[in-house]
Amino acid sequence: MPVHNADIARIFEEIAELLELEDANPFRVRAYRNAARVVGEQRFDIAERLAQDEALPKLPGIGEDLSAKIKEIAATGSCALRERLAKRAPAGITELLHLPGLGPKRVRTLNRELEVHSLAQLVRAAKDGRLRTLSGFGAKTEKTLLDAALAQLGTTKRFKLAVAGEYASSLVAYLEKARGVKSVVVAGSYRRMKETVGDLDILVSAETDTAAQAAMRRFAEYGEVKKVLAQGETRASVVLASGLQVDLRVVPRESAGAALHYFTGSKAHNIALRRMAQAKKLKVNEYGVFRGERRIAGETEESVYKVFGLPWIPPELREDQGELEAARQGRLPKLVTLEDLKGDLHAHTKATDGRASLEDMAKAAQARGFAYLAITEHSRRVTVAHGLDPQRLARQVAAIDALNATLKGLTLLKGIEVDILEDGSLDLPESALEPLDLVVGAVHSNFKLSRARQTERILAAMESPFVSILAHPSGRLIDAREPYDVDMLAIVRKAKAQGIALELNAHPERLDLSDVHCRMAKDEGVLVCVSSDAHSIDDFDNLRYGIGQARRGWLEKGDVLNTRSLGALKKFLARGRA
Ligand code: DGT
Ligand code: CA
Ligand code: CA
Repeated sequence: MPVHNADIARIFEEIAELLELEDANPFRVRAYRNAARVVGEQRFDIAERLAQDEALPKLPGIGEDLSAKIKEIAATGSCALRERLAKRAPAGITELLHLPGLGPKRVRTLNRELEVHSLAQLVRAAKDGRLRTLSGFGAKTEKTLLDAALAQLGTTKRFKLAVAGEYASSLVAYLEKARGVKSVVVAGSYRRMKETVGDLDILVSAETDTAAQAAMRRFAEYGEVKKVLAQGETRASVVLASGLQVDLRVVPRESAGAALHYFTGSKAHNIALRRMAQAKKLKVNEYGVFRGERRIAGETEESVYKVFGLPWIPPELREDQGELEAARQGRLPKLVTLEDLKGDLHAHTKATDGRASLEDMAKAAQARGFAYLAITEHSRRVTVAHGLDPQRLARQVAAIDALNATLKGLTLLKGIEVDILEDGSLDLPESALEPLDLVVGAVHSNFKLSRARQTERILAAMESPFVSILAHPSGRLIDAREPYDVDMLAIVRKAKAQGIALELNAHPERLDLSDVHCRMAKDEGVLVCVSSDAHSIDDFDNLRYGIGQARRGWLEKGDVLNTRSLGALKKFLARGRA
């Protein structure tokens, strides 16, 4: 069975958690966590390369022992250490670890003090009011954990878009190899670029019925299939080893567009379109648009919309949030594309927690055709990232000036991702910020403040005439950390008043601004910048997820700061600082 980088990363992450649970040496824990991240970031398929007996390139922080484990997992799909640790840990513990708000330390307390070893036991303890008796928990935490546990129990696991993408692309490549297959498309929330997907919906069209049947058989025989849930002539559902469910349908050519439209969804969009059809005495389903028995459209998606006098609507907009109305009035946004981006305004180097040198980051940005790249390291408060103090920042500024003198086509901008402290002040004095081209303000601590205090804190930071961009405005990590409680409309309006742009952080675990808040920013006339937050040269690839989210937020080229030329960007950055 093919082992993906994401599988190796997941096992390392589990090992780190299980070790932490046992109170193991923190350096050892960190080594596995780092390995998980490094492996997850590699763009080549590690297992495939090992299978071809090729040597792996040197990976940062991966020594002999971890290399051996990578090989073990690549070859066997599992790791003896993980199995050993898992056997020692009580069952149910991993589901506790994955609950937002619970880390190994708290899980240990729950085990020890309350004999809570599973989500179900946690729910019971919270309902009995026993959690609040533990030191460091309290009534508010009890409530938060109860809600999170109930939500977790009631829902199936969703996959981050980037992770689902990794599984989707190898499956699609595999299916495309079946004889007589004409096209393989992933529809559903994946095509709509939702930040997480529940399952993959794959549509296959084939030359003939025989070819279609062969494709169905090939699907069920895919090496990663753990369980076949259903299998018929034209549709099948399976669960992959990763736990991801995949629905596959074979569609006849004359219905290809109707099927693509139907299975792209969203369900709400489909229902809204069906209502329009009913008003016209038409029927629309996955086979086409029908007047009585007669099919009047369905070969392409365009043909489906055309029946209703509508232009084709991009999948990212299909959420029944006014897109049908906008299409009818000829007011659909012309959505921003990856190619529109002229540069990136958030990146790190080795000077803090990045993994590439300044020179290498510049080279990579040049290779992507960027006109500019802002280097925005962490400030001193973020000690785990070895944040910059004024002296080190000044040294980096000098290094950037020197490098800029030699660069062609690309301008490096001198920036900082300055920490917003608990009282809303900035982590560096104005004298340190003054020489910079741009200041990105960011919250990295005190996530639990009340809504009023958190909002006040961020608004206070936005008062600084130096701040040009507010990074990852809600601080959420998908599946891992809830957004902090803030009044986003107040922040958007402050951004408008101060001429500040809001960042849409393109990292697939952040994607923050959310789609809803992107649209709020647009409605209020606030610019969004789609930033990679790159910590390595490959991280620029993440921009496509940011663009997906921006498109879901109805953003056009003109709404996005880093589609502007360097000259226009500089004008924006100069505002408020004169
Ligand atoms: P997910 O998988 O939870 O991330 O979200 P989707 O949107 O991929 O939903 P899924 O996989 O349940 O169904 C795929 C598409 O099929 C969905 O976007 C629209 C269509 N669909 C599913 N159920 C219904 C339904 O009851 N009515 C209509 N009109 N369409 C449906
Ligand atoms: Ca789906
Ligand atoms: Ca589905």
